[in-house]
Amino acid sequence: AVSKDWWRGAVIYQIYPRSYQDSNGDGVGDLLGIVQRLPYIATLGVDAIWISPFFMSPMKDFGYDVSDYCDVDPMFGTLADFDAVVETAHRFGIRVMIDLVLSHTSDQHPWFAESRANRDNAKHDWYVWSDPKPDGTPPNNWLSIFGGSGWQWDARREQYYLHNFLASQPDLNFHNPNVQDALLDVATFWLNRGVDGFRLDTINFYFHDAQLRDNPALPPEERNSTIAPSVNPYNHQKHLYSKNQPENLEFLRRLRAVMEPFGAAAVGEVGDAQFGLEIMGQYTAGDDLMQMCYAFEFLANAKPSAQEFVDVLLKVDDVAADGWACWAFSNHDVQRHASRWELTAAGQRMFATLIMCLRGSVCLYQGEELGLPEADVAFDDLQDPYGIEFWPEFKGRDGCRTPMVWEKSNQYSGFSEAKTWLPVAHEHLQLSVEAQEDDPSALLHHYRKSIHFRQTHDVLAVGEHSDLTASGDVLSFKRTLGGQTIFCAFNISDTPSDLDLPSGSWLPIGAELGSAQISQDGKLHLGPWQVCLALKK
Ligand code: TEU
Repeated sequence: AVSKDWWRGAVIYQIYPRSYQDSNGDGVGDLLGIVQRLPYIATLGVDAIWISPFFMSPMKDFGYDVSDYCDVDPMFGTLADFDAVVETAHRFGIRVMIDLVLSHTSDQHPWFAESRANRDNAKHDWYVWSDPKPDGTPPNNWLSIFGGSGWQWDARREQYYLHNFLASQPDLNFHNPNVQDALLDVATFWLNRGVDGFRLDTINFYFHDAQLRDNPALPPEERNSTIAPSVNPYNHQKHLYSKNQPENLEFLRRLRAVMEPFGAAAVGEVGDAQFGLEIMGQYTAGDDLMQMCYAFEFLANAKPSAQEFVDVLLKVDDVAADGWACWAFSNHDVQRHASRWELTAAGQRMFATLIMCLRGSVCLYQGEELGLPEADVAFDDLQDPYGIEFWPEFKGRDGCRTPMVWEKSNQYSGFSEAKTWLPVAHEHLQLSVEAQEDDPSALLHHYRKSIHFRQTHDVLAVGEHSDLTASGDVLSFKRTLGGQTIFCAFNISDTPSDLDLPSGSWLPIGAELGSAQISQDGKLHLGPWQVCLALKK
């Protein structure tokens, strides 16, 4: 094997802690629940876990609104429980990445309480405050992703404060070096506790335009429904000034310098429907910046065609040649891809193998390995404020956040003993871990085999890719590392397809993944949703 940085090409398993495993019978998942399930996670063969926020929080955005960065919310456990997660994970050879939400805090954070008290306290400019326009309206036209103006009036200071998300998630003012220092201290606190890296929430929202210039409108033909629903007016603006500011690079360098002595790695979440890949390129361009950025290209939208895969992968070569992408098909913010792409079991299998053959790192979202469809959550059970705001055009994010299903018969599926914070989806029970462990043909085993295949072929994780081709519904490319070349082809459809192998002689590999045989005439006959993996002789 070639020596490589652990994060490069890694498979990272995302845990949404509220919904993974409840250990204390309150219907909400917690850190000791994760400890309990780490032996299962180890059987998947992943390199790392990324745990969504478990910090002290009023839970208005389910932990993405932090009121104390350096403590665990009692709902999730204690700092000692977190230490147990790290220790147990490390015992299994699994790295731990935590989700730092640095762009904004909760309005219940003591920093905000101090900042809003008056206009001349020590933290008066720790958040983005501004006087109203002469007519009393907000200082500019910036919008919140979760609906309405991005500015909230504060009666005490008689000023507005900026919030790119909920009004209870005020944006920090990164132009103030003291704010940067405080956040770097947070990173150091967790590095000292043994974490191996960070998933950095909304990394491109850290800085705003200091002059508070208006965002221009986005012409309808440039609108893209990626990330947030098209009904959201946020998507009708071009966000030139409310995020994506050049000053961010200098802060990211400071953050990397803090991480460097610990050998920690970061994956930055770039939320931007228009410039996402370009920003990924900028933020991962050098050894003094972020190692990876999380790509939104295959999240939130329709099933990508072979040509779209080619376009995205070529664009990454173009704008992020020195950088590194982290791919995901599902997460806690979007409709699960089994439903979003209307996949059959065979389609899910093909995409599982495909993502393991991409150049970049990979994030899997809990339950993806079971092929869970999006749960149908009734309005009365809805928890997500984003869903409540835009119902029924957009049903929010609860459908991908229902509890993990462990057992096939128990009404709470082994997740909990008590009524759960979101209902366990009845239709998920037949896909539970228990149900799939007993069935050798189940998707869970295919995920394990696909992950194992990637882990035993470094060329797939870190090799160069070339000859990216879309021929009808078939995506193909070569991966090369140190004299080894693997040809990969994927039939992204339920119609059989024939294609010619590239010149040279090829040895079929990956039979355990259902990889196609090569016929005598050198042709490849791909069945519905079939893949072909072949090693150059
Ligand atoms: O998401 C950032 C982001 O861009 C989301 O608003 C995304 O557009 C939306 O959820 C897609 O449906 C991060 C977190 O992943 C999300 O859970 C948080 O709500 C958000 O930041 C605010 O912290």
